[in-house]
Amino acid sequence: ERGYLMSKVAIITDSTSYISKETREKNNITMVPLNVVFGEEAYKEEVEITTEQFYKEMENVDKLPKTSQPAIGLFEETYQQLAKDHEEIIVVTLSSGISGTYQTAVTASSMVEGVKVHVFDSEISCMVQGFYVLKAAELAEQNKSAEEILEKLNEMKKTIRAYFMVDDLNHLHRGGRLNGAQLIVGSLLKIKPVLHFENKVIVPFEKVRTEKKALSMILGMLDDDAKDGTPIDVTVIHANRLDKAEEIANELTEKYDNVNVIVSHFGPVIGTHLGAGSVGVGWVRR
Ligand code: MYR
Repeated sequence: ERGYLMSKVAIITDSTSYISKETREKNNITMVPLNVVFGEEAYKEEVEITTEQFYKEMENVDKLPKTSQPAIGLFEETYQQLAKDHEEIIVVTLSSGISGTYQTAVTASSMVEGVKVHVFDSEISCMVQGFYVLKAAELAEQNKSAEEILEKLNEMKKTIRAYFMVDDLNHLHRGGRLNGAQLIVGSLLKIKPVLHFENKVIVPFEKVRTEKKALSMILGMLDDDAKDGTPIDVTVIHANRLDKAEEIANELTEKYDNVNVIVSHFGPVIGTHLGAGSVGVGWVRR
């Protein structure tokens, strides 16, 4: 029995995939949290502060929060813990272009012995990163090797898509996470550009003036991938806008038989950089 356990690969995600505790427990996924920092006080997200508490707090503070990556010791401890009954670990992190989390996870891996750690840069975040995490957990459960799992994750990278829009670009700008801003300079506040990731960083995809147009552009691109009937997993992600996310999700579920939709959220750390009201849509071929 021990031999069977030993052959299973352990799966770690950072908190920004925002996979619920229930789903993590059911699928043997270990989570390492990033922090949201209000003034001098750092809170491990989803552990010491919930998403609900975070958006409430945002309405009351006059100084906006900051974020920080997990302490290296937290990765080290987690690896050590999992090394007791696993030979290999796969860590799926948010994009290395927007956070030092990936690099910290890599550095920590050289500090533990007796377990081989593979760190996978999702080059994205939130439930789109979560798609990789859930797939990795599913394959680990089937006793696939780390090599086989990583091969599948790399294959997914080819068809994964994610676009999002924010209510106020200042949050991303202030946090230094908006690249290619020269493209939209001068009109920074007036437009609602569709944003996406390119080479691990966030860049404007298309300048659009209204949210309605932005959304219909995103759903048009999803339609290009979904209309031939290919089974597709979609996530609609929101920052304190559940109604809007559910409206989009319902629309998609009614329109397509081949689309499976998960409604998810931008939690505290990502919400700090996007601001309330943001909406994103991500998808991958099943
Ligand atoms: C840190 O302090 O290390 C965390 C920095 C997080 C930056 C987040 C930037 C926004 C990411 C948007 C992801 C949208 C995915 C659909």
